[in-house]
This record gives sequence, C-alpha cells and structure tokens, in this order.
Amino acid sequence: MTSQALDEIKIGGLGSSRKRVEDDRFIRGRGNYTDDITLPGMLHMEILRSPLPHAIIKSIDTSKAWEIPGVHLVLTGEMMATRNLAWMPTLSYDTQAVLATDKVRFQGQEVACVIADDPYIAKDACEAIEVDYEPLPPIVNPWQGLAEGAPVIRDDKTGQSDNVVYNWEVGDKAGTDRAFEQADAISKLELHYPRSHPSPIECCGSIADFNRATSKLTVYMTTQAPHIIRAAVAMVAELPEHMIRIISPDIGGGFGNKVPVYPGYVCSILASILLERPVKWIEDKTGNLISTGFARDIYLKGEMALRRDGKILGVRMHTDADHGAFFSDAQPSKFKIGLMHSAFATYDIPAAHLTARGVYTNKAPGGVAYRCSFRVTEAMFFQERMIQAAADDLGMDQAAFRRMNFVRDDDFPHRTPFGFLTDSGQYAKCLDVGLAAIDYDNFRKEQAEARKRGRLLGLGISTMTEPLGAGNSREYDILGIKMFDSAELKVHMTGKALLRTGAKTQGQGHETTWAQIVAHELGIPADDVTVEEGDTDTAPFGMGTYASRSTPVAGAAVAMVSRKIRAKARKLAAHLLEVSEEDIEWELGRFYVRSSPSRGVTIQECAMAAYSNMPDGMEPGLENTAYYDPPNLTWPFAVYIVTVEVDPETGVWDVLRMVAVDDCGVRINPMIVEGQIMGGLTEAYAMSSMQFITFDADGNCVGSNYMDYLLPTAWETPGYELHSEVVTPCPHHPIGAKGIGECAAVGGPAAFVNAVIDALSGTGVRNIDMPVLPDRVWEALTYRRDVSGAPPVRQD
Ligand code: MCN
Ligand code: CUM
Repeated sequence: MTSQALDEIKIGGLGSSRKRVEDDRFIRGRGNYTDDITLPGMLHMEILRSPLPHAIIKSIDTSKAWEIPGVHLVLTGEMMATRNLAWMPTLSYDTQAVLATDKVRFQGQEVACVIADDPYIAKDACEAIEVDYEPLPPIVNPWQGLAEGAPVIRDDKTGQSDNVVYNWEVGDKAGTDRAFEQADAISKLELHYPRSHPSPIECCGSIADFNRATSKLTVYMTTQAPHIIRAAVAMVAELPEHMIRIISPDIGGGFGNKVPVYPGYVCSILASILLERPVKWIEDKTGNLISTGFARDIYLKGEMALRRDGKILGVRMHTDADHGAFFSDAQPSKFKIGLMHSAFATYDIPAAHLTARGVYTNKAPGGVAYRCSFRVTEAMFFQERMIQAAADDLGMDQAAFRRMNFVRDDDFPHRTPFGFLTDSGQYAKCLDVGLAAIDYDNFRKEQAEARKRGRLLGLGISTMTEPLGAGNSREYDILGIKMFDSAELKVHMTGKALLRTGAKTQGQGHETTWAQIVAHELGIPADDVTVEEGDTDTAPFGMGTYASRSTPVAGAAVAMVSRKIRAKARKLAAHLLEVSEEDIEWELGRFYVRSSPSRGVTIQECAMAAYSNMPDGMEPGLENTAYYDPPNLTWPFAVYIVTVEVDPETGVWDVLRMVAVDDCGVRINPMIVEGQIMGGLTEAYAMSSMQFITFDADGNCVGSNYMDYLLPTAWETPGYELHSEVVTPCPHHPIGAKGIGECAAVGGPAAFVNAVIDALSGTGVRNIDMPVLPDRVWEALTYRRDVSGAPPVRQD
C-alpha cells in the first residue's frame, strides 16, 4: 500500500461502527411503513375471524353487512371458491384455506372479509355477518391429534385419514444403536419448547392496487421476501408475473413473522381486482398473535450414549411438532423439520439418529418463524439442555464436559453427526473467553458457599454452532426456487452509487452495512452509496431476508458485484494512465502505476471516464449485477453464560450477569452486530422467563394480547457483557463474514434455563419447561419434580 490509500474506517468501510443511516428517518417519525401509505380512492378491508377452534360452517349470512352504508364488498370462502381462490398452496407443499368454506380449523381463522370506505365501517360490517357453526372437538396438542378416534382435522385432503403431517428421519440408525450398546452410561431428557411468537411492533398488512388502465397489480406489503410473494401471487391468482409489482416499504420488524403468505394479502388483492380500487388491510395485534406464523410448539426427547470419561458416543432424538391446521412452514423443501438436524453440530459425535413427526392441530399454522433459521432454535436449545443433563449425570463439570467434546479447531471442515459440513471455528477459545469473563471458578466457589446459607445461585452455559445463510442451491430451495441471492450496483459518473439487492431489511440495517461492503471493495465512501431493497420492479431477483441469509448470500453478492465494477474500472484506469492493465495496482479507492506509485487515478475518476472517456470498443457505463450461490452455509459460534439467583420462597429468579462471546467471522459493522446480539438475547430472555401463549382445553388461545404475552422493556432486561475478540473468518465468504442475526435468540434460551436448573441442583429437578415462570420454579422446588409446560387436554 502507498501512503495515499484511504483510511477504511473513515470512509465507513469494513469494521466501521457507522451510525445506521435508516435511523435518521425512523427516529424522526419519518419512516414509510405500509400503513403510512395512502392511495387515491383507497378502500379498507377487515377480516372476520372464527371464534371457535374447530367447527363445521353450516351457513354464512352476509346480507346485513351488505346493507351497511359505505360497504363495497363482502368476501366469503364460497365467493373465493368460484375463482378457485378459497384455498392456496403453502410454502411446504400443503394447502391452506384463504377464507374458510367447509370448516374452521383454528380460533382466529379467516372466515370473511369486508371492504368499506374506512376500517371502522368494515369492522362493524364484519360483526353484522352471521355464521352458523356446529362445534367439533378441538385438538390442542399432538397427543390428542394422534389418539385413536381423534377427529380428522384435514378432512378436506383426499387420502388424509389421520392428523399426521409427516414422518421423517435422518442420521445413522445402525451406527447409533451400536453406540448405545457400547455406552457406559445413558442420559435422557424430555422437554417442550413452547409456542412463541415473533410479535414485531408493526403487524402484517398490504395495500393492493390493481390498475384498470394497465392491468398491472401493485402490492405494498409487509413481506420479508418480495420476490417469493410475487411468484406465489402469480401462481395463486394466475396473473402474469411481469404484471405484478411487490413493494416492501419500511418494515417495523419481521423476525420471521413476515415470511409466510397470509390470507389477508390474498383477499386484499382479489378485492382490488374486483373493485378496481386500492384496498388496504392492516392487521391488529390480536389478529397477528392468533393467526400469523408462530414458532416452536414442539416436543423433544432424546438420549445420549456416554463413555465413563465423558466422551459422547451417540445421540438419539425424537421430535413431535405441532403444526397447527395447515403445514405452511417457509423452509427448504428437502427438510420436513427444518434444520433440526443441525443439533449437536458443536460436538464431535460419531453417530446420531433423529426421527420427526408433524401433527395437525386446531391452531394457527406455523412452526418455523422467529429468529430460527428453520428450527435451529429448537435444535440448539435441545442440544444445550441435553449436554447439561449429561454432564450432571456423569458428575462432570459443565465447562470441562463441553470442552472435551467440542469439535477441535484443526478438525474443520467437520462432518456433523447428521451430515452437515461445518467449516471453521475456535470453540474452546470462545469458551475460555466466556469463562474468564464470568470468573467461572470463583463463581462456583461462591455458589457452594451461598448454598450453605440457603441461597440458590446458578450458572448456565450454552455453546452453540448455528447454520446461517441458506442456500447453496444444490440443497436449498423453496417450492423449487433455488436459494441464491443477488446485488446490482450502478456507479454514477460522479462516483456516487446506487446498490440494490434481493434481500429485504426489516430493521437489521442493510442500508448501512451494504454500503460498507461497497466502500471496502471500491473505496467509495459509504455515505456516497444509496441502498435500496424490496421493490420487485427494480431490485434484482432474490429470496429475501430470513435465516440470517442476507450477509452470507446477498452480502456476498454485494462484494462480488463491487469486484466486477473494480475489474472494469481497472481497464478505465489503464486507459487514463496510458499503461497496460498489467502495470496497474489497486489500493483502497485508487489505481496506480506499479513502477510509479504517485501516478494514479481514483475510483471516482474512473467512474467519470466510464461515461466520458472510455477506450475504443468499451461499453460505456459502470453498472453490473451479481448472482451469488454460496458454496455452503456459514457457521457462526457463540458462548452464552448466565448467572442467576433463585428465591426459594417464591420461585422468582433474577439474572445476575450475562456474558456473550460471539464469533460471526469478520464484522462489517461492529455496532450493528452488537445490536443484533442484544436484541436476540432480550428475545431469548423473554422466551425463557415470561412469554406465554398457549391454548386451553377448549382450544381458546390464551395470551393473544400484550397484557398476557409480555415483551420485556428496558426495565426487565438484564445487562449484557459482549465479547468480540474471537474472529474466525468464514473461509468461503468473499469478505469472511458469517451471519449473526439469529445467534443470540437461538443460543440464549438454553443459557437462562440451564442457569435456573443449575441453581436447583441436588433437588432432582431435571427440567422446567419455558417460560420458566416463578410458579413453575416454586412447584419444582416444593415438590422436587420436573414441570411440564404442555397445554392441558380436555378429559371428557
Ligand atoms: N452483520 C455484520 N457483520 C456480520 C454479520 C452481520 O455487520 N458478520 C450485519 C449485517 O450486515 C446486517 C445485520 O448485521 O445489517 C444482520 O445480518 P445477518 O446476520 O446477515 O441477518 P439478516 O440481515 O439476514 O437478518 C435476518 C435475521 C433474522 S432471520 C431475523 S428473524 C431477525 C434478525 O435478523 N429479524 C430482525 N434480526 C432482526 N433485527 C431487527 N431489528 N428486526 C428484525 O425483524
Ligand atoms: Cu425463522 S425467523 Mo428469520 O429466519 O426471518
């Protein structure tokens, strides 16, 4: 490098904690969310939802609703059926009712829609619709669904004679059986990962605008994956794809909630086509909590074959997933239970076998949504709870047991027990950093001392590897569409630039971080790069943002397109400097002549030349597009350690400290990465301590509002101590970055629960299901038994 190279941090390049450019409009209340958009002549849609979880629809009488002044349209399933739109395909090759025709299958299911001059008239008209239901027995958990004689929820499907969605398995059964035969000890654990809900502050919504002059359909909507939605709308509504434009404006949090296709979107589209006017639908909070993509609600059990010295020989795992009434998970087609089989990727385990069963129940469809990378959250939770139980059973130290079984640094690339290939990491080093930070040995002493005086202290560790960034296209597709991503870069003649990607930020800060990658690759200051996402008419095709795939896939495409631009700029530089291309060197922001480093041209001068002084035969302009198909997922690693104190009288537990060591490879923007980690840890704390959304025996959703389903505020949230000193660059990512968006929400819950269970050690309590509410802890302590969180089942 010559002295003229730019200071990368000053231009907002890689490693710069640049302030988020999008926040300027957000904190001034100038964001542009779906509900901020008003179109001329716009009408409003409201949805009538089923009060019952399971019932035959005998009749629907909409006549009173039609009579209300200001009502333009009342849609029912029967009307949708005449256009073949009563049912739609889901992203997991099932079907889902758009508006119910035959039966309602969960409380909150969409039964009818009213489109009116304003939302209040529409709401009133919904209440004027008379539906005659004949109730059927509800099914609120998999066991009920699987029981002999259980009513078949999906009697609409030919050939479906029970409530089983799928049976699936992966791993080496014979090898695992052998491992168990050779074991000195076998450890077992059973638990329920409760239903949890992403609950973004902004609910779902759409504005469909069918233009009768051009026949073009524009939909503004809250989607994390606009191009997938465009494909889905083209298929469902049988409209030509080039006549559909999906625009995701600002999104007030997605967290996975805004990946699926919802009936509200479809109904607003049909209504706009029928009325030839824009139709807006904005969901309310309870609508969001009872009807949109939930997460987890899965029963996990497993056993671990152990050698006396602590070596893990094999693992068996079984899952029963509650999918609600329709199997609508947005996940790679190949894997029925998402990436559940990423479990135990952290440890060097010779053999493992997983069986998975999905069951229909009378609940909203879902399972995969909420900072999860397709069930990785459940996988890592089970892994880390099982590891703690196994170490306890062997009487081994929690940290030592983990370290002994970790995949070693020189073992990479490493084939996980279920067949993934992890590529890099420094697991033991991360653990050491975490243990030193929490002052592990001293805490153990303090814990023993406190115990003598009746105080219950606990320490929980969670060490986890997360597969982030679907695809590669060989293995990952949704509905056959391969999971790659894209970036398009246009450098204007003054050297300012416009970057677009196929991802869609919902709060993660892409407008800030993508510009930093361009700055790193081209030396164009990040402030000179505008980032746009979310408009299918302008953005290059991409699969959207979820599974923390943006940095691993779209972010890689940003680096690759920048390099294409640099390659052309190099030719322009050679032309301007009147030397051959081979004599040109690059340093940040500038090309120079190797033999005479003071002779150089800036990237901005090259940009100007691309429009004003290009060599003979060169195509003008400085623009390009890159599609990036990653060779593998990225594999970040994290260590989360929590200490707690449990009050033995009340079961209340307080977090004393929380240490987080995240290795997500090269950090583009350290401040944004820390924000992602703090947000994820807060969600982990919420899930493990307070968030409760369940169903009573009659199938009523309990916790469908913010009075019951708690979001922690700054007051409840513990302080976090974050560590960033371990950096293992991703070997195949162009800038060495791994994903981070979900790590803390994935790995965090086990640390909190492990800490509480650790505080109860000696009582024989092995498990308390989340949320670990004080009354559950009290029950466990008082009766010295495990506490299950499974919903109650009707006994009559
Ligand atoms: N980043 C970085 N360096 C890295 C990795 C990431 O600077 N080595 C930056 C990225 O450039 C990006 C952010 O961190 O600005 C998150 O990046 P990434 O891990 O690629 O995740 P995605 O952008 O794909 O975001 C998806 C992820 C998911 S799946 C959920 S769910 C979730 C999450 O992000 N939803 C969120 N975090 C969220 N944060 C907010 N504010 N809102 C949501 O809805
Ligand atoms: Cu599964 S929640 Mo995120 O992957 O959008």
